[in-house]
Amino acid sequence: MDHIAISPSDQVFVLTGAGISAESGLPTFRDSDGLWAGYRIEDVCTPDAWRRDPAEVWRFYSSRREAAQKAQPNPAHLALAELESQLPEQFFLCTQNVDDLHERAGSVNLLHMHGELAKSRCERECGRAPVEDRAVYRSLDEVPRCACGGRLRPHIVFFGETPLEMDRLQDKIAETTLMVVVGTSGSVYPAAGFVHRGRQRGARTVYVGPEEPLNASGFTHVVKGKAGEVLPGLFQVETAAEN
Ligand code: BV8
Ligand code: ZN
Repeated sequence: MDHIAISPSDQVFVLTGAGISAESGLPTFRDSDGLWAGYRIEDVCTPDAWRRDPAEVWRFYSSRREAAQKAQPNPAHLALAELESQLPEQFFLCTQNVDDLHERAGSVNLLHMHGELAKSRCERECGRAPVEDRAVYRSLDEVPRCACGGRLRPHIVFFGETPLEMDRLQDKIAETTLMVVVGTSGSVYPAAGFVHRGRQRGARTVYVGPEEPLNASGFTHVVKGKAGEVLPGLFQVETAAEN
């Protein structure tokens, strides 16, 4: 397939993963040179890791903050921001990514279901909201404390923690007629299950990436290729007149 036609009655739900930021120079998780080649999930991305060695968790997320701040949005991010501007009422973007490249490309209606690198929050359930924080912490004693005395942690959803705004996501998926999934291996739930939910609702489901994801069976179409090369020309927005 060389184009995805979008009609005025379509509700578009886009889900992105680490692959969309690969051409911006940010490593993915499970590719051979990925993040999980250098770190173990158990050491940097679980509540137990935080309790056991918060300094190691901050080293991991501080280095990713630095890398994300140096990276630039690529044509894939820009293509999604452009599509949103053509479909202001019909477009929703959910990302598993914690970098801010979608925002910096111009995306507005966006949800970070696994948290954000550019924010920190209290390690305790004290009720205070996450704060903007782009600091690169070299050691634990540099990490500020919350007014309640708790230490600030990355505003990241660790494995075993509940992804953010799941109710809002379920509502968005329920009204979707076209789901486009970009650059995710389909190995982490509940995100990897969204395509099956969309398919059950009768939505068209399209995957974009260089290799088949683990949840490939859920897709009506698989468009093989790099997101930065495929997305810019992929969508064909039909106006009411054409329809
Ligand atoms: C939860 C933090 C309960 C931020 C992350 C056993 C079976 C099934 C599930 C489980 C299980 N045991 C435990 C679970 C649940 C667990 C899970 O799924 N584990 C997996 C590993 C088995 N999930 C959880 O714990 C989640 N919480 O379940 O709570 C619950 C459930 C429902 C409702 C309420 C409560 C929490 C998951 C969040 C964990 N945090 N990250 C960060 O550090 O970044 S997940 C981490 O992996 C990232 O956030 C990322 O989003 C996610 C997925 O990775 P991908 O984005 O897919 O990246 P990957 O490297 O895997 O793939 C890259 C892809 O890009 C590849 O396909 C490649 O081909 C492609 N690509 C490469 N180059 C390009 C490209 N594509 C396009 N263009 C290119 N140029
Ligand atoms: Zn607190």
